[in-house]
Amino acid sequence: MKKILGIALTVMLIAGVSAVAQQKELTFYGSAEPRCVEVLAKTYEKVSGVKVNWIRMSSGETLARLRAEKKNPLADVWWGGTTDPHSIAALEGLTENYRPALWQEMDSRFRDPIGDWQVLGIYVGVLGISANEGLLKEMGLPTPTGWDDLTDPRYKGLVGVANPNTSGTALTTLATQIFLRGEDEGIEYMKRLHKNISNYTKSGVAPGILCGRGEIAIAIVFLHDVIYQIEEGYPVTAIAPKEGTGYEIGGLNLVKGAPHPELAKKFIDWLVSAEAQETQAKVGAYQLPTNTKAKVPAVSIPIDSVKTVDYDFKWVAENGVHIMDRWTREVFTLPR
Ligand code: S7P
Repeated sequence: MKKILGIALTVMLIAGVSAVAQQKELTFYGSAEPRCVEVLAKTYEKVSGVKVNWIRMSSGETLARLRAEKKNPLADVWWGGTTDPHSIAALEGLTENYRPALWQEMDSRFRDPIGDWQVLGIYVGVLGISANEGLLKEMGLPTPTGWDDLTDPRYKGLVGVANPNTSGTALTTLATQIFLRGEDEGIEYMKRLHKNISNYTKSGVAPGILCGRGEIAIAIVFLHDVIYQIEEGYPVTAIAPKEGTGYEIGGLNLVKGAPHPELAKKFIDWLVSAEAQETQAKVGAYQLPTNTKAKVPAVSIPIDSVKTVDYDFKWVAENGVHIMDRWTREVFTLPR
């Protein structure tokens, strides 16, 4: 009897192990807000039965992690965050070109920002200024209307932006100044701005939160994040800089050497679908979706309604490391 029970137990254990071995599972890195990443993981688990592990990191942090994991990639897919660090990763051979099944549903202006399907464009967001007007009024200061206003010495210690080495938002800010003024003048502008910066944060969204809490009065952030903060009750105003501004295309990439390449491709096919893109507005993420069948949130800022710079994604792919390096050496090290 004991022997029969022993055999039955062994059979059950083997069956259990092979069920675990067959369980479908993938891992992705997400560089938009944690709530945006989590809703995708949960929804995809429901629709596909695949277990989805996720880690949220800022765009530049994710790039650093992919570089460190180059010989032994742990993630399958990188979703979200600005295109620029995704493009740098693509040029460094950290990701694979992939044209998703639904590519024809994607807006042709945004779906393939640097060509050859090296990075997929999943949403669009406009860069701008968040101002805590109540706080500015208390201090007897005007509300800024553009980039040049932010270098007014009266705003010393009151302006927040992230560090471009870790944050895609901050790299968009730096590249925007270069597209507005030329490379050397863009760096000169960042030096003037530097004098007013209270603190460079790791994450691009953080300065907006500090501004909403009244710890600083002005933040350089994506405007859809300001709209979410207004909905959450923060006393902030979204301002599109009068000189013209940059914008992001949210990036999506297949990691080179992904542990589960076939599952990863299916996941990417889903991530560009209207169903996946519509999950974002449900958690208060109001970027413009790039799937032309996805509902556009009523509060989203249409890109055509804003004066934008001619943002050259290919140029940033090729020169992003160089301009971050210049910023670190020539701007970040200056006293404030
Ligand atoms: O989730 C909102 C959002 O603004 O965050 C991303 C942004 O780049 C934050 O990451 P960083 O810390 O790298 O700046 C945007 O892509 C996204 O629209």
